[in-house]
Amino acid sequence: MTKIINGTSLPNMPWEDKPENYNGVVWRYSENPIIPRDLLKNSNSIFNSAVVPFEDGYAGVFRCDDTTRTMRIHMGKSKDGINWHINEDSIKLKASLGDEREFEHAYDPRVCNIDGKYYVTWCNGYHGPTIGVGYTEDFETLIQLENAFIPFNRNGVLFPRKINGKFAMLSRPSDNGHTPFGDIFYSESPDMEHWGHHRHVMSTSKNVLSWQKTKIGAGPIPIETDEGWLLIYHGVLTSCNGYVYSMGAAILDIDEPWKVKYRTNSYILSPQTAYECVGDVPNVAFPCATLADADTGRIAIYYGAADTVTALAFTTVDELVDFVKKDSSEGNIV
Ligand code: BMA
Repeated sequence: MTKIINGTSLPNMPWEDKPENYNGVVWRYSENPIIPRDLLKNSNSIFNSAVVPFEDGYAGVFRCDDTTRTMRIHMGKSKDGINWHINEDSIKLKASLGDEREFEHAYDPRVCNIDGKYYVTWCNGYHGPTIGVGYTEDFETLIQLENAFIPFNRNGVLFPRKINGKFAMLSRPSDNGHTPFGDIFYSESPDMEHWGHHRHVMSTSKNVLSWQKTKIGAGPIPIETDEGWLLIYHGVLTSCNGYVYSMGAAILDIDEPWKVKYRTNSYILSPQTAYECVGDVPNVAFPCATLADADTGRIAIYYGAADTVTALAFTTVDELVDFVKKDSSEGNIV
């Protein structure tokens, strides 16, 4: 049995048992999508969003593109993790601290609880995409910190505790467009401002037919287990009809997380339902958060579907870790 380490008890987190005769390791919530595109007065789409346990329920940061198609992030709260109240007003951000330049856009947030402070990372527009960082204690206001890196970078994902005494982050150096490449890297910081000691974690698959051939990026905050850090990530295939975004999983070494112990050859979920295949960007399943119950090992995965709505899927730490170990092969751990 794989155990979640340093986790919390979440007996009331969203959950549904695996449907009978279902073969996959990750199964979808039967009432998907949980957040419709038009929940806000002027939202075009609400997707690629991040949630955490907060007070007696849940809170989160949501990617809400508005009807001018500008990308903004908004805070929200929920009692049950399924029905959300998202603030109509977006989080007020700067492109960079001390820079009067007009703020461009923000998207794909992640939220990470480190010792009771909720750190938010997002893709921040500052002469191109880079990793914005801030924190909130109440999910009402965000204190913005310095951007972690210079452009171009996306998918900044923090670890939920210091590693070897340092804050730790995964990210994916990219370009200024729809990046046709991308590996996952590890960086550390003594103060959440200065990042260094960069290490390569994993590359795209060498297999030309793979779902993770074009680019990969960290998804939810890694889950600490007695087998290592359980990382759910996205992988992209270039089809004749454009990019296809699926989810995979890997297990990283606990003390040296740039070392990959196991990694799936197969996807754990790929866009197959109507809400994943039809929308503003078809064929996208983009995971940004999990809730995990340390007592039962249940995991709920929050993911953006077709860049339009937010959906939920389930697995357990035991089943997923077992799958990753069995589905891994030497040639794929690169
Ligand atoms: C990526 C990001 C994501 C998006 C994905 C698919 O580059 O922009 O926000 O979900 O493309 O469009």
